[in-house]
Amino acid sequence: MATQVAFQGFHKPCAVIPVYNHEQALAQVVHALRAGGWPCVLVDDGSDPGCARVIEQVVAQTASHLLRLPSNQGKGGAVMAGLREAARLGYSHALQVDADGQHDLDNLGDFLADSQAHPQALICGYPRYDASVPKSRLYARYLTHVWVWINSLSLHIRDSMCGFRIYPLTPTLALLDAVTIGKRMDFDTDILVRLSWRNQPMRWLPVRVHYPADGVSHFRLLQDNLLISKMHARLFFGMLWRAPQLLWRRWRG
Ligand SMILES: Nc1nc2c(ncn2[C@@H]2O[C@H](COP(=O)(O)OP(=O)(O)O)[C@@H](O)[C@H]2O)c(=O)[nH]1
Ligand SMILES: [Mg+2]
Repeated sequence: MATQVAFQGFHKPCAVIPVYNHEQALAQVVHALRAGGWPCVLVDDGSDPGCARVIEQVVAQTASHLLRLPSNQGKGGAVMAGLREAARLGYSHALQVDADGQHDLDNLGDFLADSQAHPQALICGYPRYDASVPKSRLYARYLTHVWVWINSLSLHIRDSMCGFRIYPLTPTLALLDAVTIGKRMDFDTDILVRLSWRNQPMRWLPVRVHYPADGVSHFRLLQDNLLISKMHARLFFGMLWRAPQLLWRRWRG
């Protein structure tokens, strides 16, 4: 992590970490972020008491901020609550990063530098997997890529499922205030397609992803893939009535 967080005028970033029963790698993730200068907002998404205790310890050790949700909301619900909390605390940008250590933080400095250079842009990670990725997740991803190309009427979204991004909070919260976004594993794709409909600038950087870093993924193969399919269907109809506007925008360049 070469580039250290520095509060530069308009650019004041923090990290938002949704946590649901992911205590094993949490300390390592938060310490690494703090070493890079990132203030951290941990969102406890209704974790069990054992994990809740670990979260409290990590928060105390790292002088982080804790947002505790009264009951489990789902990954998207937790991230959205964290983004709102980050804005309330006065941050302008928020890095979304998993608690389980899946995302390699080695080139986080590149993400930060890009966000500082392009503060209006959403800086999105696209995954570079190692051999540990389950094949079922990989195939489901290809299906999602195709749906996203159709629903955004473009090929510019390189990967919609990678939950490693730096959000500019003003346009992001404007979207969250205007529409309902999927609160579970449908969140990462849903928000990206809807931001693309709003012509949100996006930039893409690779991030190495390891599956699963602490042996725990709460992705529910059947229910979450069903939720994701329903989201694609909803987005499809949303795209249909926006199609003239989206195509007109493209045509004008
Ligand atoms: N699956 C899941 N993850 C949640 C939830 N709430 C917060 N999270 C966090 O969201 C991130 C991604 O979850 P994970 O189970 O690792 O999903 P995967 O990386 O797609 O396999 C982790 O930081 C979780 O701790 C929830 O209700 N379900
Ligand atoms: Mg994970």
